[in-house]
Amino acid sequence: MSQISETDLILNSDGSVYHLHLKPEDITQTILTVGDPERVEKITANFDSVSFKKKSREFVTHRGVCHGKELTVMSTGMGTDNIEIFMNELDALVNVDLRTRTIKEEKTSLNIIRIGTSGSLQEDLPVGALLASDYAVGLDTLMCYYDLSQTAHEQEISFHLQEATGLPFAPYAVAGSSKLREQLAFDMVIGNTATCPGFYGPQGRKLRAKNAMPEFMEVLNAFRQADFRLTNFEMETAGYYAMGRLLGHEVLSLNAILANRVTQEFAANPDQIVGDLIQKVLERI
Ligand code: R1P
Repeated sequence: MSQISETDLILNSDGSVYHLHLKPEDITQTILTVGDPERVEKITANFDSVSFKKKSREFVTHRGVCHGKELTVMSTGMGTDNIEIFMNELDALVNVDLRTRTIKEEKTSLNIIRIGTSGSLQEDLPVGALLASDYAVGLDTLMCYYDLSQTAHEQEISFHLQEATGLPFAPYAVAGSSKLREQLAFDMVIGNTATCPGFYGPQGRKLRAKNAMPEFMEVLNAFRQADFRLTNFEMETAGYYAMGRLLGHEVLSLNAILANRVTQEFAANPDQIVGDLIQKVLERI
């Protein structure tokens, strides 16, 4: 079996993976993820016990026990470029023998659940809703660098969304884990999430910098492909779903809707909405 080189998989002097700074024994099979490093503590404050903590850049990791179940909670920071590092290094922790630098014969599939925040793209998806992403559509270029296999339905969405937006590359459409959705999101809104490579211009916000596509938000709002529409946008979900498919992990993105971009309303109680989502996940996991 061929060895992965020291520059393809960089390990720290303690044997941990380069950016996450974790060793295989530091994580569990089910991992809850958040963007904001401070949200990790908000989740593990509900735990019976926390046995391990690590901070490396924006990647904060807590491992512990909640309702008798071993769980890991990790922050990723913002954006699919972070998710690319996060998913590759998590996968290496379980599917690469770090001592011999060889890929293990028997693969481990992780359950990765994003507990994130998001903005609504549709008037009928209100602030305060909790939404599970059925499909995610990446409006970033991450999948130009990987060989992602897409279903015919996903390819059609990609093709028509490129036509509608006029982007110079094909957005990637990819579904999340139906198994985790049934377990965790049975009473939540099921939607389709646009993942944007930024918060302002790429989500149609207008401050001082001139936007290349001033009507981008309206284009996403109006996009239809048969009965498919985009319901919300954020900055990580498509990266998670695509890397999850490439690496064989179950991934689900759950979104607390904090803003409605059509009605221009922002939540009066964002902490409470995110707190509700956290409680539901911890009760059901
Ligand atoms: C932008 O404010 C950030 O919030 C959303 C976006 O995806 C982006 O990461 O998610 P999180 O609250 O999970 O970070």
